[in-house]
Amino acid sequence: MEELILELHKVEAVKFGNFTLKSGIISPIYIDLRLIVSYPHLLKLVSETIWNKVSSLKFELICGVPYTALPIATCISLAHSVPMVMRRKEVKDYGTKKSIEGVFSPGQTCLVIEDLVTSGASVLETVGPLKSVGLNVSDTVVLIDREQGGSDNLANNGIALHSALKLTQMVDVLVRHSKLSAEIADSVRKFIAENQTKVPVPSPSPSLAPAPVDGVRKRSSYGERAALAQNPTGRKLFELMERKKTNLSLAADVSTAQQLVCIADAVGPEICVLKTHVDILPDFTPDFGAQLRAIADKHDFLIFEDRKFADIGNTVTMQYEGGIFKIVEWADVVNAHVIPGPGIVEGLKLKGLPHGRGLLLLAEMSSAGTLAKGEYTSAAVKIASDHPDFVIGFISINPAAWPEGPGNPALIHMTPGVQLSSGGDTLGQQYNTPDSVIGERGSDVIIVGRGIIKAKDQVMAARQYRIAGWNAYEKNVKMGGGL
Ligand code: S5P
Repeated sequence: MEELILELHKVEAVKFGNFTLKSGIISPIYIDLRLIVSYPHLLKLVSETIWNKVSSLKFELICGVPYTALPIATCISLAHSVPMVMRRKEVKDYGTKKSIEGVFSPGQTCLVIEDLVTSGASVLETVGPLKSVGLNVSDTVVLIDREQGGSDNLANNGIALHSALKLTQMVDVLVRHSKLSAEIADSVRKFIAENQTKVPVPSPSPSLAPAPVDGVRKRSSYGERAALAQNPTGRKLFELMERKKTNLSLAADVSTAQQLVCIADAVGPEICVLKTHVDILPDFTPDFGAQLRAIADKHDFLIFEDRKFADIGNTVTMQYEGGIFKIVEWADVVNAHVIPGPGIVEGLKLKGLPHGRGLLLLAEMSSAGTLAKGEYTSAAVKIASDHPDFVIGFISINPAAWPEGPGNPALIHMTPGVQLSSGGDTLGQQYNTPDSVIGERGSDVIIVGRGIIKAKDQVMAARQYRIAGWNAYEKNVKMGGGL
């Protein structure tokens, strides 16, 4: 072990000084294990050291956390004949491209391999998608544990951490070999003590609970989840999806209010939610809301005005109930960005809750290069959990890949960027298929716009999407391949 530590120091995979981390925190130590690919003997040594830590555990597959641990996992796979699976990290993993590549079957056990653990969040980002395809994950092994809370965080999420080296142990060895002064060693120990991390524990959820029989988790039905929803509109949505057997939302982005009313009436029987952008309608009149409500009641669907509020609490209260649109009077659901912080939810809640309305938070977006990811998405999840009476769910793209997975089953995931074949438009929109969105990505509702609007026969197209979305859901619930 000493040899390995000295070697890592020699190639500057471990450096001391003042380093600004991604979080903005100044660290006296910097560890970069990406460069070990340039030293085959070291890559082999690291891989064997990791392997020795877990060779007595029982697992059938290994998966390296992309990217640094991929070559390490490959070395272990080759040296010990353990099959590997790979998790896709790219944002553009739409269409038929699966989030987990390789051959596996639900119920198999997979060991997650990582180079370094700080909070454990990156390990959990890989655990989520593995679990979402039905694999069992209970252990992870890393070369270095920075001792900043990763072990506890992972344990809280049901994952046992095995580490070959602890950061303080490395520091001790380097001091003993005069590679490091006692003073710097002290500053590293102080840094570790002062920079402990905590990642959220997923709320207990029936949809994440292990199935008693075959070990494969079973996805809860929309009907079961209706009983968990605290907001009346959230509950109504789950109930009507179950009743109507549809998880299709139409993004009715048409040119006039007149066309919108026509398509809502024609496609109404196929959908659970009609999504509008009322500010694109040149012929909007004050009675539009009442007209649309009548159609919604006739066909049993909800109206979702995709307003994407993004201002401070006080301003959004006025935007929600005022102006010419008076959205709160006719829309069951609206959505909001979380960029302003929780005040936006508090403001909208003030006006919406007395009407029994619900709010969706934009946790992710479908467009290429979106900034709504990682910590931003986690912040949306946190804000939602603080307002269970008003927030009914999220606009999400791949909740299965979130550290906490799709999380609280009382909340719904609605996903835009859906067409029958994957691809995109010229302005950054990215499409996934209904199968991928519902089956692999852990979402509940497909939002389809141009896939239906631009079709020659809109009703037929809507039916096709409805069947595709519902089949994907049923397959998931019955086979337990979901979340
Ligand atoms: O991230 C997002 C969020 C939304 S609500 N990406 C989106 O595309 N949307 C909306 O979904 C968008 O405003 C549009 O109304 C619909 C997608 O339309 P399509 O024609 O690309 O299917």
